[in-house]
Amino acid sequence: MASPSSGTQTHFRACNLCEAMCGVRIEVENGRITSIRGDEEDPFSRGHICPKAVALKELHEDPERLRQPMRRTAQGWVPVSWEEALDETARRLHELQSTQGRDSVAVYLGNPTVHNVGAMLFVPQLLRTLRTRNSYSATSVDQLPHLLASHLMFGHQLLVPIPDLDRTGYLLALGANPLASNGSMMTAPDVRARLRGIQQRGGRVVVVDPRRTETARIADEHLFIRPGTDALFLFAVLHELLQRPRLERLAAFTEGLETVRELAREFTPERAAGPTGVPAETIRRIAREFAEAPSAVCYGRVGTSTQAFGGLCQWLIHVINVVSGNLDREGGAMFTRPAFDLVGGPKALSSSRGGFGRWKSRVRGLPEFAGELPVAALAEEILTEGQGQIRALVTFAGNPVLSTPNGGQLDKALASLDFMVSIDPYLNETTRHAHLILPPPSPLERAHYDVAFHALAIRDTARYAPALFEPPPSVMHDWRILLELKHRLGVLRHGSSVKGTLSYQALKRLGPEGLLDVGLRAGPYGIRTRGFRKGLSLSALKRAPHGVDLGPLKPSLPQRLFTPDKRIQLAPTVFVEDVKRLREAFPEDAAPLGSGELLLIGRRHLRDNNSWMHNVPMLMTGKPRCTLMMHPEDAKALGLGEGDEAVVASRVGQVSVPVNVTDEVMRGVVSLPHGYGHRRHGVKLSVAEKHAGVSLNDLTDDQHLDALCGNAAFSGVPVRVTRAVPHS
Ligand SMILES: Nc1nc2c(c(=O)[nH]1)N[C@H]1C(S)=C(S)[C@@H](COP(=O)(O)OP(=O)(O)OC[C@H]3O[C@@H](n4cnc5c(=O)[nH]c(N)nc54)[C@H](O)[C@@H]3O)O[C@H]1N2
Ligand SMILES: Nc1nc2c(c(=O)[nH]1)N[C@H]1C(S)=C(S)[C@@H](COP(=O)(O)OP(=O)(O)OC[C@H]3O[C@@H](n4cnc5c(=O)[nH]c(N)nc54)[C@H](O)[C@@H]3O)O[C@H]1N2
Ligand code: SF4
Ligand SMILES: [Mo]
Repeated sequence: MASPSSGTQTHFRACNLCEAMCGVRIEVENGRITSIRGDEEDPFSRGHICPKAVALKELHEDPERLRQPMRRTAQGWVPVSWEEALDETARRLHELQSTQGRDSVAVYLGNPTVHNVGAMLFVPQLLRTLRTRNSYSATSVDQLPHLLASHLMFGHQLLVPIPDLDRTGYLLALGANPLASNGSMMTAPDVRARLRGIQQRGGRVVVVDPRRTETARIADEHLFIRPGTDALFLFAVLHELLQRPRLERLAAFTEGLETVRELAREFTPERAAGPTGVPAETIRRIAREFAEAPSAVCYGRVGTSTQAFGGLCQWLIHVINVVSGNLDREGGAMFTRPAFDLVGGPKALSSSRGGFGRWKSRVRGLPEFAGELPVAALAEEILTEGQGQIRALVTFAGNPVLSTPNGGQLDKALASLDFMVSIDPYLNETTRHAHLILPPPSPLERAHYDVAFHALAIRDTARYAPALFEPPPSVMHDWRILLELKHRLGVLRHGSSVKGTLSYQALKRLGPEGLLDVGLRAGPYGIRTRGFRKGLSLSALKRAPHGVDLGPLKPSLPQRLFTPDKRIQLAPTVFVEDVKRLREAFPEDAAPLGSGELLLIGRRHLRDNNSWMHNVPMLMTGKPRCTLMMHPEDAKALGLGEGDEAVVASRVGQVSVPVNVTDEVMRGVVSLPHGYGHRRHGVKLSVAEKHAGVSLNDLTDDQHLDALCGNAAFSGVPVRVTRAVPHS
């Protein structure tokens, strides 16, 4: 650990900002960072980084990052002691739960939770204590359909097949732009080089996206697709593949092929062509290429997940990989065997397998998944009176005002809460509503291990780094905040007990690193296996500061399946029944779309990270990024030119934003990035405010969901665009 007096030193760690886990090399002189570069010796990322890694310095030094607990008062924000803040939080939550019921307290967990080992290991502790059904997270604006498909087909929500990028001969990617996002549910540092690798091996990369993205531009082929219609495209590809299914060794443990065949019969390429905008002969050719490639993988990400048929999309993607014999084989979609195994590790450190529809949200009846409810229901659960109404909210590493559908409504709802506490380093659009903000240290002030992303990586690797700097005593680690709250709630509820005190003391002593060590030792490369000389443990990882390579992904089925009969469920009832909805949404004789309405989609930029990195000056240089991309023909029809201010209106709200005329987006589609909209009263992000932009989620609709699972349907929100009336 670097202390202000320790002279020059070099520190190695993995960047925590996105899913790519790039190795970074940080030089520190007299307690200050002097350089951040890629770690050439990291066997996985081989020196690759993106501009955000360099921004870790400004993030660490950001004067507006909170460094002590704050209380909102009529006179503004004032510092409070940790003791007071934690006691008060626990007391308020306990009072509400004991008078209004457990569910009166809600929790929202945001994306950085998953990038934080302490949070990953201690969030479940607090949730188990609160035991509220009002548990929400960024999952339901993101990968919920992926988890649902894995739960229903493979028996565990986190048993997610990953594209074997380095060995595949054909990548069919839908709704993903890894050149901007750096890959998701596919941890692959330097994805550009890896896609080139496919091409150099003589393989092909095909991108299906309503926008000709950075990834589409380097692909061998790009197909424009109308937002929200991917399920039809996938069904049509499947229809073709089913003429000659090749399950090969998967046939011995796969259930439901006949059902799938029945369902796919009507979804011909001709049927898909009208609604998707992809010609039938193109779909046929893609299916043929996919079938004939030495190995192939179909991969879909956010664009195919956050849409009205997100569940069906993720299911169909797996079915395509299975019936072409590409699941669990080299170059196809494979399962990881991570050193810290949330799927098959010790029970106390493992994630739940999932669970679907065991309860419903109070107001709208949206289904639970894996213990949580869709966040699109959060605002109405706060605003609708009656038994079970939410009166208090804990936000943890989340900014749902900017990141969830109809964020404007949630913004209002949060102001009506009896109590809100935010565990967060910033005073932003969401946390400004809190009564108390409890700030954790900067990412460089904590140890790092990617519990989640090693499990989603295209190679089995493991990498640990200790904290680079000692956190100031005025902040508290995320895990410690969670543990302190859990302990206080326990005492308030049951009085202090020997058992409670011992468990608190033990967890405090172990901390995330202790738990990590237990998980590593109990994992597949731990003491129990022979291959590793002494087995993988925390101390072994400490001796390997660049990380260890555990090899390419290996076939692991049927052993690794968690279904009761250890068989792949190709046709789970939940999906089979949802096909009816698809059929009805796109009746066979439907006229092609294009009635003058525009369909809104989102986008990501390499220099953004959801909503929370806009206060970092070095990432905010260059042209403004929060613009409405619009096709030249659409712009012409509306009398809009480059840079003109346009008003975009949806059912739930409207924003005013400059237009970027470009044929990158297909006709009838407009695109706006998410995570902007920082000019709100009381936000303390002065750099972000200068690049405020507008919030995409002031337009997206809390009623426009994947009706199957309640995941937000961000893709294809109908909007009207008009020219803004200039101010006189
Ligand atoms: N329209 C539209 N909306 C979207 C998306 C989209 O594509 N289109 N994408 C969705 C997706 S995929 C996601 S994941 C969500 C993200 O949604 P959220 O997770 O709600 O939002 P973030 O912008 O990631 O906000 C992260 C918050 O965590 C805080 N934070 C950062 N690091 C830490 C830490 O170490 N500890 C703690 N306690 N707090 C920390 C930040 O200050 C910030 O307040 O947005 C979703 N919203
Ligand atoms: N730089 C940067 N990196 C990030 C993030 C970030 O905010 N910035 N966020 C991180 C997070 S939380 C996540 S979840 C990942 C997401 O990683 P990706 O899934 O790769 O994210 P996007 O870049 O949003 O790519 C989604 C693509 O889907 C397309 N799309 C929209 N609607 C449809 C549709 O109906 N059908 C099809 N086929 N495509 C559609 C969009 O045009 C877009 O190109 O990125 C992570 N990495
Ligand atoms: S690609 Fe992701 S992990 Fe790699 S340096 Fe950039 S933000 Fe960090
Ligand atoms: Mo995400």
